[in-house]
Amino acid sequence: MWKIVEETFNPEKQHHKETVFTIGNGYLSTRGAFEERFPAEMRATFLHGVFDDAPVVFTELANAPDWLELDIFLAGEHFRLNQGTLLSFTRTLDLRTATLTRDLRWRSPRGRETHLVFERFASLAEEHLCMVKATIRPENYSGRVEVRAGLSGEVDNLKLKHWDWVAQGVRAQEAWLQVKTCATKIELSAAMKLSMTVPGQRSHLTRLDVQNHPALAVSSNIKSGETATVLKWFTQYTSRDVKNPLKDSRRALQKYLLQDWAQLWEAHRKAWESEWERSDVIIEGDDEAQLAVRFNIFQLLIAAPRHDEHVNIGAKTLSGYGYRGHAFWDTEIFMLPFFIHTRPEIARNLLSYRWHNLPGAREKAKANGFLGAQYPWESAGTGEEVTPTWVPNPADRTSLIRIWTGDIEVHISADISYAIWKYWQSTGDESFLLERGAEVILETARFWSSRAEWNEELGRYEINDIIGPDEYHDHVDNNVYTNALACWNLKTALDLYSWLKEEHSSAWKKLNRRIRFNEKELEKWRHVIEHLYIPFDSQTKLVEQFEGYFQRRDVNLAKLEPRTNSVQALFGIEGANETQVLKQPDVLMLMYLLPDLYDHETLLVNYAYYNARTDHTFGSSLGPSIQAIMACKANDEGAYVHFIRAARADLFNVRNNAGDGIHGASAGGLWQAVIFGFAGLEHTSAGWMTHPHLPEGWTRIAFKIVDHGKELHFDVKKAF
Ligand code: IFM
Repeated sequence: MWKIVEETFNPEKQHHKETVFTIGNGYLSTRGAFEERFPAEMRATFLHGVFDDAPVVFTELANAPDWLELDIFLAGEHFRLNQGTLLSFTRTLDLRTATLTRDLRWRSPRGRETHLVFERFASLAEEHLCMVKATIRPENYSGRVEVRAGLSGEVDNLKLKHWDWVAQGVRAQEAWLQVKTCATKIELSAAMKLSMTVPGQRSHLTRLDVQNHPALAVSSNIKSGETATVLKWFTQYTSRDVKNPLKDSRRALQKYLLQDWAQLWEAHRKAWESEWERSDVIIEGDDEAQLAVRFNIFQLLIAAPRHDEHVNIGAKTLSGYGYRGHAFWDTEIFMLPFFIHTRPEIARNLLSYRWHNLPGAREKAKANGFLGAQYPWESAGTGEEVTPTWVPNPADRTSLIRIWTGDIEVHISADISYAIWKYWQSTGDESFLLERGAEVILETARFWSSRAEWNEELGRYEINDIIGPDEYHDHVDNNVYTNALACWNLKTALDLYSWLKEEHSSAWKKLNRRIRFNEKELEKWRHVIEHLYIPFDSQTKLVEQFEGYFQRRDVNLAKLEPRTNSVQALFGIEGANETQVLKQPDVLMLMYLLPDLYDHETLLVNYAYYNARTDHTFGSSLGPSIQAIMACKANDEGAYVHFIRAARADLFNVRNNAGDGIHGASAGGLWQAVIFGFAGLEHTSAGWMTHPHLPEGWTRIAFKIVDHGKELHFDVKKAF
């Protein structure tokens, strides 16, 4: 169960499949577009951190120069799948080796039949190297086969151009291109080499020095039944990585040219072998779940920056235009647990990105009149807020919708601190906590202490006018998730402060030179902790999601079935806001993150209440995995239905937007659903324990986690 296979090519599913067949190596990702191109494709390569300015969304990952192209001419006929006849087609993504293969037979308009096999990989062993190979076998003709391949700077982001040409060169051994992003001035240089081998034949090489598209062409005569093998080596560096990207990409190319496909692929395969060694989850008894879980883990792994602590993972990873590469709480709350427990070095990089971006968060807090650090809801290269303020209304495309999340979805500041704490608890990485993590936790605590408003009349602190995780409801007061996480952030900061002062005084002094902490602040923190309003009805045990939620209109979701749209699309933004319907778990999300706050009976009462009111099918893609975990905790048999919804999010395009990119949070949530839901992994005073809730048919879940540097193996089997 390692292969994602597509047996027929349907141009209507083109964008969805480009997302599914994305390959990557944590440095870049390339969507699964065809080497030879196809009309209306959304071919794209995104590199971590390579952002450029864009209208409305402020900044976006710039689609990088195209490295993939292979233009093929078969006895003078141009190979393209929108012409001629496709006689057979199979596309396979081998998750184990991160290799994409397309095997097809094509009859040209003039009746020439050819068997073509394309393979590509973005090396995990050498992250600046990508390779593509094509084998071409004429089946019923002999003639000249020519392949042209270059580096195309003529790329855009859905029509917006991000690259200025700087220089290029074409030699027998290589073609190279140097470009720069228009506004952010990030230099990218790439180099490539092309070869063709036909046994017993000489191949001919031509240089094609077209402006902004340096290329090479190789050709050879070939007889029916013989095979031509074409190889393209590709290297690239940016000024984010090195001082002289051009020199480095050309030098790297010459180094890799000493090796052939088999050697370079073997190093890549080995790197993936060790990756899976640490991260695989074995599920027995459910092939669909097994494949989907591996596919989602693969998506996390190809998006994970291994050598860069200045980047985060966008909500749509590096696999599409959705959310333009911006990062949300999706990383810290949904994806990060996978990395913390299997690849802590990657988790450290991701959390370091937040630490590096403290200046942006401080700016945001200051601009809003608050202390400390207020993290942006959407974050990109610099850590400034990049949530668009207005976006075109998808319903009519002419009116505009005000997006409030960047202004008032504030829980992300506590989410980041929470993730840092989880990382620390699981790794014991003291240097990270002392040098970076503590600063974030203290600065976000400062933010909360100033964001909470004192209500004189009621003698309590409140956090008003916000959006909680459930985005169907905006401008609400005292969202319990936000208030409870803010309180947790303050309490944790208080404990951390004492620990730093008492046990790490020199680290504290160093840190204090940066944050200039005033002891008087502690009084305020304590006051806020004691008086922050956290709604709870001890009689019913129901937790009101925010003040006035229970007064909103209750909707029987079953009565809306069958439907193909979200409740928000059916009722409108205002209409959904007036109901009790949730876009995604909110109170339950809190109970998942801070389980000690509530007893089991409270969990059961709230699970029953909110489960019935959540837009599971068409609400947020972040919901189903968490709902599955909470269903396990509530012993609800519906857990599998939620799980499989998350498992299919991208593979089956259940929300009809997979073409925009992988739902990274859903991928991370899926891992959590298996580990913390079905396997029931929990950290107790006796250490890590499992409390399995295996779905029907599942006979085994096996996985590893790392705890304080030690690998722990779990093998959960169904008792018969
Ligand atoms: O962060 C999420 C949010 O919770 C729901 N809307 C989409 C965002 C990005 O995935």
